Amino acid sequence: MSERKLKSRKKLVILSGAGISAESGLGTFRDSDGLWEKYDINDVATIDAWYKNKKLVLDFYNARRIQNIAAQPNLGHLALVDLEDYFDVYIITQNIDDLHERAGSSNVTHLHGEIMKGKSEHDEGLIFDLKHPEIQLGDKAADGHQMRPHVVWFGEAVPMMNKAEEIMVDADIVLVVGTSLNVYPAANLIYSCPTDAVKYIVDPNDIPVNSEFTHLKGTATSILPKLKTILRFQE
Ligand code: BV8
Repeated sequence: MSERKLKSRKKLVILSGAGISAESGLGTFRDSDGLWEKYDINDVATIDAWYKNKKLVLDFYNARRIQNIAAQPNLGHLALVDLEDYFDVYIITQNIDDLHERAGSSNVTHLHGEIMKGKSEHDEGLIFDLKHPEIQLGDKAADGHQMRPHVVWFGEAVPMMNKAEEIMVDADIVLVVGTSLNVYPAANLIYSCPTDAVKYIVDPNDIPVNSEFTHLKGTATSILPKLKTILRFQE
């Protein structure tokens, strides 16, 4: 068996945010034309908002779910799939869209939930694939309680955080792409990886990270397809 085959493949951990789906037409959150410019987080993405106006919250996520269904994975998502030929790739995403999965990525952890899934408003553990693109008031989960989006709202705990930290803790290579690192505790994940891990951040804007990160300035579709060549030297 060749020397390369004998070496175990390096672990590549990717932390993605809304920016990787921007070129698929899904709005980011904090760019100038971002979602939170049009909606107040407190009206649509907190547990208080849910109890204040369930219909407004359902309508907000129904519109995003329909947008998600119409969107296609872009060259950035597809480039991450190709990297699975060379590395053990783990994707930790803050995104609730399913574009990583639809591109073909096989190991995706959603920190903030999944828009194509619903759950009972009474039992956080009762999670299911949605059969219809919209959740309406009166739609019930199997426990007879109102269905809600399977999404982590601001002020809600992030159940997948421990799993994400376990993934990050022995990364050989870390790639941060399309996130402003403004949301916690997700943003703290960059401190969970080994100091000697090779670290890259892909973003058209400057993001305040420490000097251990190499900033590859550009969009996901312009940078990620080239990354394969850059990372091959890390194999
Ligand atoms: C919790 C699901 C405790 C919903 C989301 C004050 C200080 C610090 C923290 C807090 C604070 N006040 C409150 C908090 C905590 C709060 C928080 O972090 N708030 C922020 C706003 C300060 N966090 C929470 O509430 C979390 N829970 O702390 O719980 C607890 C513990 C126990 C028990 C009970 C409670 C829960 C946070 C989860 C919120 N839900 N999403 C939804 O999607 O509708 S977060 C939401 O923001 C999305 O998940 C999104 O992914 C995430 C982060 O945003 P980004 O992905 O980074 O997107 P953004 O637009 O910001 O950046 C896009 C980037 O892409 C930019 O850098 C841009 O330059 C780049 N880009 C643009 N185009 C491209 C590109 N890159 C590449 N290519 C391109 N083409």
